[in-house]
Amino acid sequence: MSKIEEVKSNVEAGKTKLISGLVQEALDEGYAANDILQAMIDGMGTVGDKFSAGTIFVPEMLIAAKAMSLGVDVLKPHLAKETSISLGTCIIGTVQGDLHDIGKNLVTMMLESAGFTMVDLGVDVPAEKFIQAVKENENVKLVACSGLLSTTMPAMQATVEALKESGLSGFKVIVGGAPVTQEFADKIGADAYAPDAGSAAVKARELVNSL
Ligand code: B1M
Repeated sequence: MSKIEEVKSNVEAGKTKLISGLVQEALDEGYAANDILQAMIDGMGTVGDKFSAGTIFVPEMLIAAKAMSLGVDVLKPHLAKETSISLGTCIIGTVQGDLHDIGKNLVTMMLESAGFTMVDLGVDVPAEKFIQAVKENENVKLVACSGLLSTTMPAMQATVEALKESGLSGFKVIVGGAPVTQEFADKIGADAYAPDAGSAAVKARELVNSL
């Protein structure tokens, strides 16, 4: 088994004590950070499939998520390229009712390296908290909403609508997460949709430059 396959299977198995060392070994063997990240994302995909099939349960998903986060910590300096460009402040959070944060954390990392000052509100964030953060922080140019559950898509819609109806201006709204599509983003009035963290950074830069 190659080192990168080992990383994937150890994320799937939630081997929290081994994962940091394995990711470092994969880097040392010359694997690209993006490929190692993709292997871990694929591992989480398998975890989701097993959960859907009823062969694993929430505790196993949780421990796999912990392993992935530890792996991402090792990758972080290799993924995030520092930039001196300042694009303003971005408020980010996972919408109300939703506790998934790995994708949101990856988006945070990519936006930070693209030049945004990030204010991370965490998970299960109600619309009012997004609005409050726009009011309380300086130079807010972007609000980014993540959601992983189809059951929390209405909360994403409520958040975007509340932001648009708040009377606040000078910022754009980007949405994303596994069940979110361009069609849904258009329907709820978001300014942009991105399918992954890398394209979120590209879209975010375009959005802010168009302000
Ligand atoms: Co949950 N869960 N989970 N879970 N979980 C999913 C999402 C699910 C697809 C699993 C399945 O059934 N196959 C399913 C949702 C089904 C649906 O709604 N369609 C599900 C379910 C049902 C649940 C619970 C309801 C289970 C239960 O309790 N019965 C429960 C809900 C809790 C809640 O939120 N209220 C639950 C709980 C959990 C854990 C807490 C155990 C854990 C999360 C831990 C954590 O995040 N700290 C967990 C996990 C780990 C998963 C899976 C296995 C992995 C998610 C993940 O981290 N993927 C997931 C299955 C899957 O995704 N295949 C699943 C890796 C991550 C990098 O990808 O987050 O998609 P992702 O992010 C991507 C893109 O989506 C995008 O960029 C990232 C890649 O670059 N992206 C954005 C994300 N946000 C973005 C924002 C943007 C742009 C792009 O702009 C702002």
